[in-house]
Amino acid sequence: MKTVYSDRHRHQDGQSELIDGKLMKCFECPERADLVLARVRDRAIGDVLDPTEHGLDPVRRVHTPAFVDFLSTAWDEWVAAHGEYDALPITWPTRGLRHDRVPDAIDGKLSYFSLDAGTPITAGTWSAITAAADVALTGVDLVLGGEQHAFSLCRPPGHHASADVYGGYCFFNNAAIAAQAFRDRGAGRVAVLDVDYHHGNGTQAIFYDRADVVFASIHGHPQQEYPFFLGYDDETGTGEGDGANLNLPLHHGSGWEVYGPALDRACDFVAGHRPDVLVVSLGVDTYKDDPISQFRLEHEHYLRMGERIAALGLPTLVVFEGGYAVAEIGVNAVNVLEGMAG
Ligand code: Q9C
Ligand code: ZN
Repeated sequence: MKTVYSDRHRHQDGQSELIDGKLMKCFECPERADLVLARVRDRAIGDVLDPTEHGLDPVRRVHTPAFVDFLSTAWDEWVAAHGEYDALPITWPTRGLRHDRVPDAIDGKLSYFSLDAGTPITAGTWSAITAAADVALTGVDLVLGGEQHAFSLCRPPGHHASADVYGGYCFFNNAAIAAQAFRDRGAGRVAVLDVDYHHGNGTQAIFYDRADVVFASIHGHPQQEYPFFLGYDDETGTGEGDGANLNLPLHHGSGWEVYGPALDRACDFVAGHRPDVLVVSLGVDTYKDDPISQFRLEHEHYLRMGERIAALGLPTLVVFEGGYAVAEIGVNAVNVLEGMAG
């Protein structure tokens, strides 16, 4: 399986996130992608390719122009206001506040376009997120070019980002951009299978009213886990998309005995919609030693996961998402790819 990778992921290197009442060193760090790449090379699973430039049009197929413009200038505006510190919001337009005015002040814009204080905008964010989108889109090129499986080693991740909201370490929704690109380039129906520990709220929101992009997710139960306000099992899609969304929330402490059957259900759901192509949002924060997550998968389960996904028999683009047990991240992620290769 070929891997698409860009060094520009290193340009996103945040100082700190607000988590558990503390400002802590960012869990979403450059070492993550470096170690996945090292494992890809060690295991010699296939060539590693640079992305090619696809421009912002395919990004704007998923994200609003105002959101893309905001991200493109946010760092410069923040530096002008506050100096060269990571940009983090601290207030949000919650119940009873207006959503119909975008403030001029950069602090207000961060608040308007974000969902948490864990996702710093830095000097290199724009470079990293545009490269990550190109990594995803180059993976689309590979699959459309005839590769049965391809791996887009995206960083930063994407699945928490919706059309006009960033957060959860995510800015551009790489998997959604890829899914939309498959549609725009001839696929009749696309499925997105999200196996990151956290619910893919952004991807779900982007495609919620559509039948042409089906979404299935296995994740920490929103009663217990971030992002808390989406990911329940009664979210089944709306309008044309009615029946095209599946959430399988699992409780803290879930291991393969619960996860394996949930994965079977998610794969059956995907197969039932007869997609032409599959996008996998691959997070390995389901690992037992993940520092911010509460599932209990072990190394071998990632092989099983890959085998189950490949058994769908679909052209598949794997897009990298979360996973914060950095020392183990390469083994777990590449085990999925090796499981897929059989
Ligand atoms: N106490 C991804 O895996 N903070 N994003 C969680 C837990 C945000 C994770 C706080 C976690 C976002 C792509
Ligand atoms: Zn996650």
